[in-house]
Amino acid sequence: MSSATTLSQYLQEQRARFLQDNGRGWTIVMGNEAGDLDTVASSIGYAWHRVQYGVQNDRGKAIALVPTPRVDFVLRPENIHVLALAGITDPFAELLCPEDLPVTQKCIDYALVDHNTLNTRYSQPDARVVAVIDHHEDEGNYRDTASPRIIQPCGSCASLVTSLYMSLSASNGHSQIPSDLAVLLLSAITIDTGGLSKGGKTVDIDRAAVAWLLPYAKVTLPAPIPTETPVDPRASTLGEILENPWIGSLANTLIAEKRSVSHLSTRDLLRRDYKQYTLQLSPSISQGTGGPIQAGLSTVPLPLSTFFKSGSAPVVVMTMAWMGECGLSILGVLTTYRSKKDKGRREQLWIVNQRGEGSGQDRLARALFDGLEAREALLLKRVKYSRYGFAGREDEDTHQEDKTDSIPGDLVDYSPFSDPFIARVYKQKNTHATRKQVAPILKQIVEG
Ligand SMILES: [Mn+2]
Repeated sequence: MSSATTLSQYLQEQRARFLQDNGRGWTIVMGNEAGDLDTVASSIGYAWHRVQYGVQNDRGKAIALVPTPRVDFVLRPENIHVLALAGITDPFAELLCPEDLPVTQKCIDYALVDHNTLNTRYSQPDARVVAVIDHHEDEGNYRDTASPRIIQPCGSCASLVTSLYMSLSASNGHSQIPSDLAVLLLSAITIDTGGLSKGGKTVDIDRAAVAWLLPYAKVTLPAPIPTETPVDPRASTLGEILENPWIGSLANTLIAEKRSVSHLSTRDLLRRDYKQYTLQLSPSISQGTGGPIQAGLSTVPLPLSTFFKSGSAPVVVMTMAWMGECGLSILGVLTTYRSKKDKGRREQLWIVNQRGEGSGQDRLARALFDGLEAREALLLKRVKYSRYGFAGREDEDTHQEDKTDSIPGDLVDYSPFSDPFIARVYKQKNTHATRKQVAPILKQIVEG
């Protein structure tokens, strides 16, 4: 296939070949726009698998597209750390980023990992989705074109990619994976499952993937490893692996890096882990105005009290500007953080642009807030803005808080978001629900 001896060299060669061919005849393996470690590892992992063991007519022409624009790379220090662990130290020479794609590029085949609907940016009329491997809710697309089409809930999409290698290995006994690639996949599973923690999102697929990858990953190499306890893969049982100190140490390092975001501006916090959705307004909300609307969901690894700490005015102005820049009718800010007692906590801030497309006076805001508040899967508890340091009148006048049937009246006066924006803040009592659960709920509420 190639003379490359390391993953880094291999990726550079593939990238050069892709650009030389202008993408003609290639399959782009793409993760989701949030560009987290799972997306990066899964796309590189599946592209390699496709080239080595995959579809005949690909003839080695599959490449991972990292969906993160170059300027946004710094927003994910954990990605940079793990890429370096895997020997990828000059990402812009090794990885294909959106701005590398030639305007005239001829690639029409896409394989989707870590999401299951092709981003509208790439959905030109002749685009074909030839494979889907994902752990988000199945949106039901590409049943007749995608093969494989694997959509299954588990902690990390990288576990599903790993299971492709595993099933090959079980059937012919000689599936191999480069050490650097094993490190990438292992790291993604580790961060997504909090080090395979019990009671979290971890399922057997994740545990089995880690057990299979560890021997290939040569984890005694430089890494955040307590080297006094090297791993002997052949002696490892699944139980031992779950207690594996390397996994625990790596999880701590990566999670700490992922949370080290306090230096970021409001705009950077909103865009570093961001997904945008085009939703079709239900007739009962739109009342004839109709048309699609844009909704964005930002996951922010800080409590709202910290998010707002630089003072209400600049944060609110930058948040409204972000909504304007993305053309959003709805923005949800989903926070995730640890309490002082190290308990997982989540909050939600929802902002609706009442002059946005199809918002029909207050109907969209009303439908959204009512819909969210009724969801037992979220268990939202409304919180006052004064809790986050906003000078409001709610505390002097608490009965106002209960006037839920006059949405524009009860919060516009107190919210730091001024007309035409209307916002509510919630504590999320079900701390297990992430954007993966919130996005389909939002879609159901808006589309009816
Ligand atoms: Mn994922």
